[in-house]
Amino acid sequence: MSTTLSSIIAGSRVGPAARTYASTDPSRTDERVADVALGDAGLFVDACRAARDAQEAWRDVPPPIRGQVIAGAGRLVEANKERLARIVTREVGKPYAESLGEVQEIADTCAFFLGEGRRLYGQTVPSEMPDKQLFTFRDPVGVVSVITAGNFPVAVPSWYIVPALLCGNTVVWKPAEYAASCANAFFELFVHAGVPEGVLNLVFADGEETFRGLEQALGDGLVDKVGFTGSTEVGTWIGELCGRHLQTPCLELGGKNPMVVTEDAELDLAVEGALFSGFGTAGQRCTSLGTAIVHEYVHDEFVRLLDAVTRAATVGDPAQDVLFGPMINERFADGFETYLGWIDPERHTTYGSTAVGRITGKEPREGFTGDPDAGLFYHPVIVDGVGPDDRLFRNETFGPIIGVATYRTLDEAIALANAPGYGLSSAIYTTDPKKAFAFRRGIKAGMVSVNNSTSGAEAHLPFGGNGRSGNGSRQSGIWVLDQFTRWQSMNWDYSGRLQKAQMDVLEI
Ligand code: UN1
Repeated sequence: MSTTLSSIIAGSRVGPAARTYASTDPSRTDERVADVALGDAGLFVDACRAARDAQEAWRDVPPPIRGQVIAGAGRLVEANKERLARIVTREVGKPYAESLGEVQEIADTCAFFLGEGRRLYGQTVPSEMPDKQLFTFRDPVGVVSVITAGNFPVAVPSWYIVPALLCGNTVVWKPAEYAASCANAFFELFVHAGVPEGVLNLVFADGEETFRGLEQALGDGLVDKVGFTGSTEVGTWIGELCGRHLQTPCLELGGKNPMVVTEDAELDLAVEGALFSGFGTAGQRCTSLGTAIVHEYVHDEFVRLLDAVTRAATVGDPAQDVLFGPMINERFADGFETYLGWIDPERHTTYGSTAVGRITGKEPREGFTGDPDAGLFYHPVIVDGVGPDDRLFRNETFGPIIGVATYRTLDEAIALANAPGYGLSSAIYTTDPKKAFAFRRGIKAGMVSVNNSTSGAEAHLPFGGNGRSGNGSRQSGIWVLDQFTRWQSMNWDYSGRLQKAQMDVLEI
């Protein structure tokens, strides 16, 4: 039995829509999780208008009180952790342990921003003139439009929604329609925590209608900031659109995240890191490992060990204890098929599984726990021999696939790591601090791990990328406050005379 979910604008569910989308369980695609009533561009604009109407009153709620509402949401999320995690696992196929971690990330984000409610500091700044005082204040930007993907259906939205609300903005959230139940459950918890009507609005719509709606809302001056997590292609379009309205969106896009393994690395640790960052979440994180760039002295041993642990890895029913479950939905599975088609037997050697591609009844996997006929399960694959003139090396390949390349000097490794032009996450496995710091300086990624996974960001460090991964905007921690507030400066002259800046300089 599935329910029909519809958009919620200014506290009211929107009536029946012309189109519905069936959100299914990727482990059993014949099972419907929800029917989703999809709105059109006009509905998106209506939601922005409702958010605009609600903004002034929300702005006037003192930040510490807004923080209390966020704290309440965090408590409700904790109290509903297992329930929410089960919805995530069912709707997008994320292993239950990872889903619990994802829900925890919302609670961590709320805990962090509860405190920011009492710390939304401005500054007092000295003036160059006597009897004059300068100040700075943070003001909300206004209406924030948040558009998110379904691979992190609740944690990543919280990275936008929580600080945006805390800063006094109102929000229109357009989640991925294939993660609609996750979004609906998240939304309801925030409403129960006391987020007022119209302050947070939920819109279900397909990409095309959303972008038409966004274009119109920006044109009508109803949106002041866009936060987007998704593909580089769509992010580029959003960047162009916002640029026309002199806005800088917060863009969190794809990644081709490298992991350099030096000749002195602890190989077992590096292999464990590669396994988790390459195949965790079936490789469907923007921070998933793309290419392991391995020193030629240790290359063969690294591949041998990675092959062994990959063969032994558990794949299947995400409700059980598995390394990874299915692809999120048919669209992701189709995309992955395309990337698998880029494997070239003439130049690449594959490892990790007895077969490449979909796990079927005919070619099951040792220890596989899912239903091979009804679920979108894939064999993990390691592709050795990738290089810069290779599509597999240059592009994000969302799915359980790890490329392996070799290098001789660290400079060469850094050049290879930067070559695809993304710049989200990166890692180096080394026991030599000098190499670690040289890598940090040379890599163009927004995030660097030393002896740890490329994925698994913590909720209070700046998260974001450069190049094809984003426009340099950062989420999480105090840094995100600059996305959702604008600085206003004030100067106050109490000298009783006109003091002219730069012209009336005090002689000493
Ligand atoms: C994403 O895949 O969009 O670093 C974000 C991580 C997560 C966030 C990934 N916490 O793995």
